[in-house]
Amino acid sequence: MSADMEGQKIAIFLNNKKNEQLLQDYLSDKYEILTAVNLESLEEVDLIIVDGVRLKEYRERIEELKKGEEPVFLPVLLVTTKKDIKLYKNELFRIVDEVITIPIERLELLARLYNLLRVRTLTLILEQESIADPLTGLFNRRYMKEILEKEFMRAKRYNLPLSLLMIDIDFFKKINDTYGHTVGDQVLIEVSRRLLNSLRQIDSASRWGGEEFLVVLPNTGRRGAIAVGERIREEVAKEPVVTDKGDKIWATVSVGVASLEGSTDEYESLKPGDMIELADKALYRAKRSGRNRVLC
Ligand code: GH3
Ligand code: MG
Ligand code: MG
Ligand code: MG
Repeated sequence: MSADMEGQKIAIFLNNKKNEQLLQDYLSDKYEILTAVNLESLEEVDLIIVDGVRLKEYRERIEELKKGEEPVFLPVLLVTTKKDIKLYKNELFRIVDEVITIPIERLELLARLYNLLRVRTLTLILEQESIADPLTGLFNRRYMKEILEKEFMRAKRYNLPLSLLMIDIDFFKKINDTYGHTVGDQVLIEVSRRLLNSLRQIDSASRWGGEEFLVVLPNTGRRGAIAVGERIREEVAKEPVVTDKGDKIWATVSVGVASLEGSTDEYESLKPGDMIELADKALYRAKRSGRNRVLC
């Protein structure tokens, strides 16, 4: 997700081909323009321009696209004539965010788009900041709780396996004490990177606390989760973290695994919080039995 305003994508969706071409001419040096788009399969667009015919035809789909992006703002600009604006009073403020009238004045159009896209960018930044940990870029604890809740409900509904990994850097205090907090931070960033590289697209990783990470592995039972935990452990242990000053710092992690295999009974008797507790206990045992290991 990019919060900068370069290369934003605008879908132009007009019944009137002459106006569509005109808009494309006005905008294509500033924005990436999609025309002849299929609204049904449209995704990843920053703004939609429609005329009245297309709006009536696709209002449900446009509404759905806007809802799907929430809390991010997906702006919709309506192209119409001055006398027809009132025909769309039901759509205004609900689906349509702004209006430009025909004949289209280029600068007026650019000014409207600029402001709509500015609001979109701000909502993207706000959303990003509300879900991410600023140091590592992983999800933050608050958002991870939401993810776990959702994945737990889904696993329960479809009797799917689900696993958690609680990961803690070993003797991290010693790294801080020896090299300083700034180097400690670099180790946290690099461990996060190796952690992410060890996961699939559908997995989610968060910074749960200071030097502790919680990972949710959907559709994964105990065997799979142990394998992922091992991969992460190896990725961290196999080579030192090289700091910007060139120091080489060896780090290891301990991993606690909690898994549900997908039977109804387990899901009836457990809550997401209980799974976290199980992973925490397994992590504690991994620490007690020597660190740099994965236990369940
Ligand atoms: P163990 O193997 O038992 O986990 O030992 P440990 O030293 O890693 O455990 P402990 O919980 O005693 O120490 C964690 C340290 O992590 C203490 C805290 O100062 C440090 N820490 C927490 N957050 C940050 C951070 O954002 N940056 C840095 N550099 N250090 C942090
Ligand atoms: Mg500790
Ligand atoms: Mg630790
Ligand atoms: Mg800790």
